[in-house]
Amino acid sequence: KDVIPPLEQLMVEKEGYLQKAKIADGGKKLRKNWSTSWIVLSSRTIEFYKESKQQALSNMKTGHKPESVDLCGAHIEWAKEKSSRKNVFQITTVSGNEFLLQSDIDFIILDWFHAIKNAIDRLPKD
Ligand code: I3P
Repeated sequence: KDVIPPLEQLMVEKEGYLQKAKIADGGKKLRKNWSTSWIVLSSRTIEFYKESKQQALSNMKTGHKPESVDLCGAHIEWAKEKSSRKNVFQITTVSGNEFLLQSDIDFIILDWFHAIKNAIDRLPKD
């Protein structure tokens, strides 16, 4: 049956498309594989959808789940040295997951960086 998430998790702060590469899972390095992701930032979490927003919304009805990241205690930093691409930043979670996010468009990546940083700074550290 459906479980309704807490209200704070339902409040979307920002959403859009970015290039994403997950480079570690639970501290274990992964092979870098960039792909376009529809990204939804709420006060406590970021959700990464592999498919378009439209596709993701229709998949929800079938119980398909995005990758959800807990921002409590997470770190965000620019990661120039981790890619040949421009405008890359990294999010590292308490659980040891590492994500690179990228856009060629300067203002888009800056908006995302600040929105995620603000969300992290508002949360308790643990
Ligand atoms: C990787 C792929 C990535 C690239 C990465 C390569 O090769 O080309 O796009 O990262 O570079 O290893 P493969 O597809 O064979 O795994 P960037 O685009 O971010 O540079 P890296 O190994 O220097 O991270």
